[in-house]
Amino acid sequence: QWTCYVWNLLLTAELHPQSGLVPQDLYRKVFVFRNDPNDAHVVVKPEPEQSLQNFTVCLRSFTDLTRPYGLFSYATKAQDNEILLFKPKPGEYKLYVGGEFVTFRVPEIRMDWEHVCASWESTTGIAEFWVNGKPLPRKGLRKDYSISAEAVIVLGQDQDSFGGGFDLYNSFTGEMADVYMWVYGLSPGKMRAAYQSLQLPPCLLGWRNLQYELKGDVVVKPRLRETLII
Ligand SMILES: *[C@@H]1O[C@H](CO)[C@@H](O)[C@H](O)[C@H]1NC(C)=O
Ligand SMILES: [Ca+2]
Repeated sequence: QWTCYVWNLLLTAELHPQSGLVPQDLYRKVFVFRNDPNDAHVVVKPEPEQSLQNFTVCLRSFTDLTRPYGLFSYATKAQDNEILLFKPKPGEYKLYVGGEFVTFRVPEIRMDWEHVCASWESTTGIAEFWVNGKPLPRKGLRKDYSISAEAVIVLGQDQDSFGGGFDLYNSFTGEMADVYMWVYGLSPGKMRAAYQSLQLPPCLLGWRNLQYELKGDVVVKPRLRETLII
């Protein structure tokens, strides 16, 4: 069966045997960003790099921050906010595509792991935002835009230049897990599957086979709980 996990394994073995970063299976693990504020981040490598007309990004995070922070930052040389998942304050997310953004207001929940999936399609500009397996009202931006392939993807910071330009007071502190990216919009069923940590279709970035580099004060630790589903 073509799952995200198997797909990554095959790509890594067949297409990128010499790749510098060794893909890791982060099953039941998390990234812990320990300090506030900090310049810690994780650089992740997509397999393979390609320009995008559609995408879905999902991840889970756990924090007690109330100030703004960047979660997922995909920057190109021309546009630092090519794709950006940013939380300006509790109860709100901003999704940037090609330098523009839409705001999604999310229900205030008790402090716990929060799972989000953001998707966007160029043909309509429609952006979906799912929180803990449930969709918010859809919004739209950047119709007919195309996302460039040559990018640096950083977790835990907002890049303001290609691979850097971090505002330390927009850094993430806390725990992050289950980071995925697809080159298409996931179906509602797969959005829910991502929330539930079920089997997922072939992906560009996958938690079970992630090429990553830790930069600064961030560590990989086992999960404290079996399941991170609220
Ligand atoms: C992007 O998604 C749209 C709508 O689902 C689809 O028609 C189009 O073929 C997709 N483009 C690519 C390059 O996958
Ligand atoms: Ca930025």
